[in-house]
Amino acid sequence: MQLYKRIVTLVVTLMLTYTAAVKASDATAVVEAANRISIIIDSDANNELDDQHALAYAFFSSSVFDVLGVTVNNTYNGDGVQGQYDEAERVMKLCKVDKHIPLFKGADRHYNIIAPKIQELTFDGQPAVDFIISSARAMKGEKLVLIPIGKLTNIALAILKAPDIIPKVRVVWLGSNYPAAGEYNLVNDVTAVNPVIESGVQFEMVTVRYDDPTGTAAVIASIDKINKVMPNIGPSLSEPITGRDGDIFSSFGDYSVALFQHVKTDRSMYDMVALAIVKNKSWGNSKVIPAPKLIDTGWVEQPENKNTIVIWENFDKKLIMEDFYHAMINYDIAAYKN
Ligand SMILES: [Ca+2]
Repeated sequence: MQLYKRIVTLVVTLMLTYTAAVKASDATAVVEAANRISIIIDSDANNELDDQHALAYAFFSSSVFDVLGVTVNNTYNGDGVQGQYDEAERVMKLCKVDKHIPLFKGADRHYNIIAPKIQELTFDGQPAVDFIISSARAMKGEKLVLIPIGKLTNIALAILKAPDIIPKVRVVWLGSNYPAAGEYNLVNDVTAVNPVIESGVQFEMVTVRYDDPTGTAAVIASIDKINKVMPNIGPSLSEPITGRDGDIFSSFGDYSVALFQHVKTDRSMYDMVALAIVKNKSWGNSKVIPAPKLIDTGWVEQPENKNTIVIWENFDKKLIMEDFYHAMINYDIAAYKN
């Protein structure tokens, strides 16, 4: 009997210890997941100069963002999907994350052209689309944040091919002038917009609104500040790379200076703002609205629609730009070195 009691006590003790250990490791996992936000950036990197700064901002904020991968899409001004890919790769090399974060080619053409081929083994945009799907399916608990900062084609194709990812992702799109018509990312593939909205996925539009203080257009980097802050910023490359305009660079900061010298003016940082409000939601105002429908390039309201989307506007340009430069100066890529 004594022996029986001892065995029971031992078994109970072991069970309690095991339960406590499991709980502790679960708790740690939750804390870690809450600390870093899993994202995929879907970029037309070679279009302008805001994509490059958005990518660097995400890479250099590695204690906040876990960039699972970068996918590219082709918009009008980017020298084809290969041009978009090459520019994203340059920025990844300059930020020294190219060996740690994968890069995938996405859609060249429009959603409505590609959609009929979505179940084929290969199709236009397939590497990016399949990466988005597999990453979303692998998420446990928290949603994967997809941050398209070009046209919506890759996201729409991923949802079409694998509707099971809808509850597993949050889509934060730098796009539209909502409620006004048009905008570069929107007009680059109008056929991709309604399928994303109508899927019921968590969908948020970070508005552009050119020449309007309420849109991301108002979040501007001055060329003077770039010239002052950015030289030599970021890790230094032992093997310099050639930038898109032909010059040689060994840091992202020097590349940033050159990109601005090329345009010779202050620039809106549109794409970077989409990352910023995911990092800190208090840097913009958000409101939930019944999902509108895109007709041609303009919005038709559907006040009775139970499906809703989120609109972001009125950005805190001062705090966002301060955080951008802070992230550049204190570039943190430590999490990618494991
Ligand atoms: Ca872009």
